Amino acid sequence: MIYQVVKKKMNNNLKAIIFDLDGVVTDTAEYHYKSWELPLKEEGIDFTEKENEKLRGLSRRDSVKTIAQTKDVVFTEKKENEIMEKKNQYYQEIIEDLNKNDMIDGIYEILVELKNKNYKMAVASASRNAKQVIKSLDLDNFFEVIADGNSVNKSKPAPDLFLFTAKKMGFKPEECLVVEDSKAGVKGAKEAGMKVIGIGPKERIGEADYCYKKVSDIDTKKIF
Ligand code: B16
Ligand code: MG
Repeated sequence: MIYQVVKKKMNNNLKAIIFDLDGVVTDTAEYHYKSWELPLKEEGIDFTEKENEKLRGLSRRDSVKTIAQTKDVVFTEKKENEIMEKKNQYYQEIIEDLNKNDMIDGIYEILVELKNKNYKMAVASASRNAKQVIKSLDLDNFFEVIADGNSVNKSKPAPDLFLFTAKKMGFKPEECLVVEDSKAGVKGAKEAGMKVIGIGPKERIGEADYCYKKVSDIDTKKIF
């Protein structure tokens, strides 16, 4: 009798990889911070970089609400809208200069490797500016689907954006793996029934299936 040793792959039925944008493909956290800092200063509010960490992965509306909670202030809906609008104006001015050099270390090599291995790829970002950012980074060709802040009503930590992305690509949740840098994103992806690679400190992304400090640390040979 011939015995055949079959190497059991860990992610046998994996077909699609869904990337978060800010914090995974490009590091725009600092730009988001700078854009919040200015309109908040006009309201007499000092907003620190550490406080900005809480906003990682949250939609613009959820961010302004989190800021009010953190600073123990109340914004009317009109004021919320005004602050959000100014924030986005600043943010759009900053990202006008975004280019290929703003990619996170190691991400381009991973995209090329996964494309060569025939995985389908998508972006699922809370940002309403996601499409423009991807265009500026010249990465459009890698992604079948770009789901953004306009795609669903309930943003991260809800699973909706990830489920929307998988459906649009034509895959089941269990055929997808998500790469995320935020607590909200890891939670949403897990709730969607997907495997997750978390990027960042354990206290932020510790619920992920695979945890790495940096994108360039991802062990692609082990996972894909
Ligand atoms: P915008 P991601 C998120 O993007 C950012 O992490 C978060 O800080 C930001 O508030 C959110 O996008 C909304 O961005 O104001 O451009 O719509 O990490 O989900 O790619
Ligand atoms: Mg992110």
